[in-house]
Amino acid sequence: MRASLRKAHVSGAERLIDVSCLKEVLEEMIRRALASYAPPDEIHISADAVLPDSITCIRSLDVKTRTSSTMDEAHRIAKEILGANGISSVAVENALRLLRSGPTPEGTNMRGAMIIDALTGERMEPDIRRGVRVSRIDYTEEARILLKNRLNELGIYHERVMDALAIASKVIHRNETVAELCWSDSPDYTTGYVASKGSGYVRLSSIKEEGSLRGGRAFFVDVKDLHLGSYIHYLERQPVIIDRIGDISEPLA
Ligand code: PML
Repeated sequence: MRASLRKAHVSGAERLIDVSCLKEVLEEMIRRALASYAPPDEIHISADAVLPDSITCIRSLDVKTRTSSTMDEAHRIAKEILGANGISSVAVENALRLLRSGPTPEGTNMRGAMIIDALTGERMEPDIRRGVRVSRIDYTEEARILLKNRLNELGIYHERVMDALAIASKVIHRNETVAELCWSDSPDYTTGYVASKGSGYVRLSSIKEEGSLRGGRAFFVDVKDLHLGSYIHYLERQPVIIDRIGDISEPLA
């Protein structure tokens, strides 16, 4: 599902389900589109069949939460984690700048993500207004329930956490991805994250100003051995199911 207002992206969601749940999930998608921070004037919902044999099963990334009181502090932690993963400072600064100002040439949000060379900081996605939209990702029913219960126990449950963890786990699973940086474009949701194989999914509070409409995703890639077409095909078309949940730690101050 993707919803927009005056052509600007306001909400999106993906599921990979058994056909028997289609009606229920379509209703849920409409509910989510209507619950966007701005009432959309366009909602697109599409459903297509995937072959069960083509599905890859993975474990979700471990989850940690770091609480910051200011945006500067959250950005400092993000830079520290990205730097420790070998992302150059020029690439990190470029991603932070684009996520803050809006990644399209017009300074608006994209419905997809940026792909950024982890060393040079250059953008690599073929369409810099659309980006690359991660699709065909979901949890098994058991994994979804387990994750929801664990997040609730720790007081950090939100639909956004479930969706974002699924996306990050799929993206990081692919070898060419070194790390991801993301925060929401919703003006009242100020927690974002950095994800990588080494650090897992690290949630960072106060990563953006309250009220800001800017947000999105940046995937940092190692261009050595990167075939951009097959990388994008994996992100957009390869069905991936999370059937095991990683460790979820208590929020740290
Ligand atoms: C989004 O809404 O697209 C991004 C959500 C980021 C969620 C971060 C978290 O709370 O774990």
